[in-house]
Amino acid sequence: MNRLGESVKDALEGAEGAGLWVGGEGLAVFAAALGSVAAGAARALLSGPADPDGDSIAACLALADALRALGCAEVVVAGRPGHRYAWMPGAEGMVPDEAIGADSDRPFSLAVVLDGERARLHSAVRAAFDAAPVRVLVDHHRSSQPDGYQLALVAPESASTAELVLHLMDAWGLPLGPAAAAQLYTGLLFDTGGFRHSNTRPETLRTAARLLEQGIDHNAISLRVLYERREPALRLLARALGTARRSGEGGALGWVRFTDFGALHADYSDLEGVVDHLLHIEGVELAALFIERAPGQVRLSLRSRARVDVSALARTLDPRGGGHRRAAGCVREGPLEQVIAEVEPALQAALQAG
Ligand SMILES: [Mn+2]
Repeated sequence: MNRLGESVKDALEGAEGAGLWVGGEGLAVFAAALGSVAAGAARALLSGPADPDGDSIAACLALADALRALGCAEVVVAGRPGHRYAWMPGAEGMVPDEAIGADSDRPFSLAVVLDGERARLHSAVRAAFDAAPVRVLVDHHRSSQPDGYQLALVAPESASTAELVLHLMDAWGLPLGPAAAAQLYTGLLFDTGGFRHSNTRPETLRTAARLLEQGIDHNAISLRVLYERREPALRLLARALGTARRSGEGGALGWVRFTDFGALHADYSDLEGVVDHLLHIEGVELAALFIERAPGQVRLSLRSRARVDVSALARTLDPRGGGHRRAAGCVREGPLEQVIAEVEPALQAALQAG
């Protein structure tokens, strides 16, 4: 057996938690391992975190098509695409999280979580994921840990998980067509905020150029992903902005109540980008949007301009929290007012330390 073959064998027979942990340079090894598993897999499950964003959905849909091309007999993508992503090639076939595992007589032989750790999966998806004999992570979050996977590819230097999927497609020799280009461009666009965030590198723009060369309508994709909003989303934004206030020196916060969603006929995906409005107040370095996701459960969306590492901050607030240096999230239990009162001193401390 050659070195690559041995790595695959070691990875798949390794002890729980010992996973093959490779950064960007290990991509060829990872691609060979995942490719060989996928080619023989009867049924694969792909999922991003619960409430997937544009990059999660993009990465899942593109990898699903790639695994099918490699010979995987059936690929199920979990999640509900938000209104902004329903047009994406393959989005129509996505299976809602809560329906995953309902047909437990047909278990998954391979499960891949993309753009976030398995701790962030919906509970029904998590159960199916944990039951799969081969569990894989493909991610670019700095906070992601290798435990509990047979194969893990984590490349924090990559602006998006979508780009990692493109690297995998290249490693597998799969052609890039217009459908994959539209999917992947959505991921790039979303995670770079339209190529404006600090994670945008020359490499990111070269990749974007390559995707445009496939003839995609990048203007239409930008409109749908970055600008177009449902009317309820506009009302929800107004509601959130109505709560906005400064928090000490360099902080800003706002909130959305659980009852707002029902009253405005809005859903969680309508909140995309709302926290950025708080961050862009003059003089603000750190912004927090408190989202009452369910009674007694508050999700925090954290953003930083530069100084504060919000991924580290999210981890101190919630062991399952995390994300990127300038964009992260976590969950706190308790009534909204109580969570705000508990978290605000931590925001102040992070600002003073940063
Ligand atoms: Mn991402």
